[in-house]
Amino acid sequence: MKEKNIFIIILVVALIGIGVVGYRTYVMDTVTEVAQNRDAGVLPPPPAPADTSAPVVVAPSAIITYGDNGFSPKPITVTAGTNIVFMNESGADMWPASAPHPTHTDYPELDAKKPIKPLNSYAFVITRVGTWKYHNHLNPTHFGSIIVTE
Ligand SMILES: [Cu+2]
Repeated sequence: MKEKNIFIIILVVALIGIGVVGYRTYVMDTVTEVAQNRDAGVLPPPPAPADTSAPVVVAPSAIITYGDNGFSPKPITVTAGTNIVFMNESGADMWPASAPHPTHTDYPELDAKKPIKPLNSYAFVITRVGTWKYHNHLNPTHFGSIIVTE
């Protein structure tokens, strides 16, 4: 009986050993295959590190602040493609929109189309050359203009 148990233990250990060796062989074959495929051009090469020397192009930005007394600066001159940011630093909601009030048809993209809460902002990229009047739709006595040049 004792000899039979020893035989079973030896058999189990041998099977585990065969399993481990087989698994290692499988893993190494897979790693080798991936490397060979990469060398053969089958797999895409690993990604190159990002080129940090390339200049980062950032669209110019212009900030128009809105306070309790209105917009500042009232007329602002920018180049086409400038990101216009209306920053609400007043104690009330603001709603930037182009002239004419209340239809805002001169420059529809300038219209925030909703109230902007205090300490929040509304931004859009202005592209059309010209002089564009705008106002606070919630208080049209506050207005300004954006002069866009080429
Ligand atoms: Cu309006």
